[in-house]
This record gives sequence, structure tokens and C-alpha cells, in this order.
Amino acid sequence: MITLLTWSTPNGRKPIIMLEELEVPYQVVPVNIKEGEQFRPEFLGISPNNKIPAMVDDGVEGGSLSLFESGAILTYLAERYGKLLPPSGHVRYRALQWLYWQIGGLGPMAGQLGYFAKKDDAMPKEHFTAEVQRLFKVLDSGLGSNPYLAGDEYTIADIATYTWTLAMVEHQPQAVAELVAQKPALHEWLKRVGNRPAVQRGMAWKPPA
Ligand SMILES: N[C@@H](CCC(=O)N[C@@H](CS)C(=O)NCC(=O)O)C(=O)O
Repeated sequence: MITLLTWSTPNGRKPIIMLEELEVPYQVVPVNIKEGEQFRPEFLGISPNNKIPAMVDDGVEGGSLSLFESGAILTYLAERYGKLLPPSGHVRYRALQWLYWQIGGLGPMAGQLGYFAKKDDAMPKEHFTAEVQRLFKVLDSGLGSNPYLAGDEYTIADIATYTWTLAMVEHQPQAVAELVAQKPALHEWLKRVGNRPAVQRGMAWKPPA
């Protein structure tokens, strides 16, 4: 059985969407990062960086496998079930390219914008707004006339990038709404990915009250 230790954030939703796409059994252990549960020793034993998501798969030959970092978890699940990341070829490497771009670029910059948007200091707010806008333009031009980031195929790169792009559209509209309206490739991609039933189930997941 696969156990996800996660919360309802852009990074936390990625493996939920993935497991919904794969239609395999899994359970979720909520880790309330607002209450500091990411610092509990039992969670740190799995995710020493004190961040969600993390995953434990106890159905693996050679003993149970625990992982942290959403990109590693998505890659593992894609390869374990043979879906959403081809084993070789152009689509695989384009998907990995965009996955790393999201993990190293869009996610951290969007996270910083979310943090500084609530503060009084204008300088970091402007800096991270400009950076997120730049990354949105990169995303739009990267899509070009393709339906998905790696080309014709929907992959783990779309899952990873979607949760953060939507978070910006919903929570930082002052920074990105106008831009998205002017970028048909980006706008259509958001709709295309957001219409997938598995994505809708993953986005609707809520921790128990
Ligand atoms: N690069 C990591 C980032 C994970 C991350 O930033 N998680 C945030 C929630 S979205 C978190 O757990 N924050 C709690 C903390 O920093 O204490 C990944 O992709 O998994």
C-alpha cells in the first residue's frame, strides 16, 4: 500500500493527483504544516527537510521505500506503474526538463510571492511578482502550439506545474490574471489540465476537519 504524507498545498496535491490518475489504492496521512506537524520526529524520519509531500510504499521488493520531494515521488510513481513518463525518448526528457523547471523555478518563486504578498515591504513583492510573471511567459512560450508541456502527451510535468500555476491564478490574481488572459496557450493548457477528472479529484482533496 502507498501512504502519502501530505497537506492541501500546491506541492502536497501533486502526488494525490498522480495517484488519482493511476487509479491505484493509497492512503493519506495528513500532516498539518500550519500546526507544525512537519517537525514531528516520526515525519522527519521520512522527510528530514520537514516539508510535505512524502510517501511510503511498503509493497516494494527489497523492503519499504520512503521518499520526500514531490518530483522524486512523481517520477517514482510514474515508473512503478508505467504511466505519465515514458521510459525513454524525447517526451521523457522534455517532461523531466519541465518537472525540474517547476521544482527549481516556478515553485520557489511562487512560494516567495505568496509569502511576501502579505507583507508591507514593496521591494520583495515587486521582485517576486516580476519573476513569477517571467516564468509564466516561459511556460506560455514553452507550450507553444503543444497541448502539454512535453508535447502531445500529458505527463508528470503537467501535474507538477498545474498546481502552482493555478495557485497563482487563484491567490495572486493581481500578479498574473492579466497575463494569463493575454496568453492563449497558457490559458488553454490550464483549462485542459484542470478538466481532467483526476486533477479535479486531487484539487478537491481536503484534510479531515
Ligand atoms: N521542493 C519540495 C518543496 C516542498 C515544500 O515546499 N513543501 C511545503 C508546502 S507546499 C512545506 O512542507 N512547508 C513546510 C515547512 O517549510 O515547514 C517539493 O517539491 O516537494
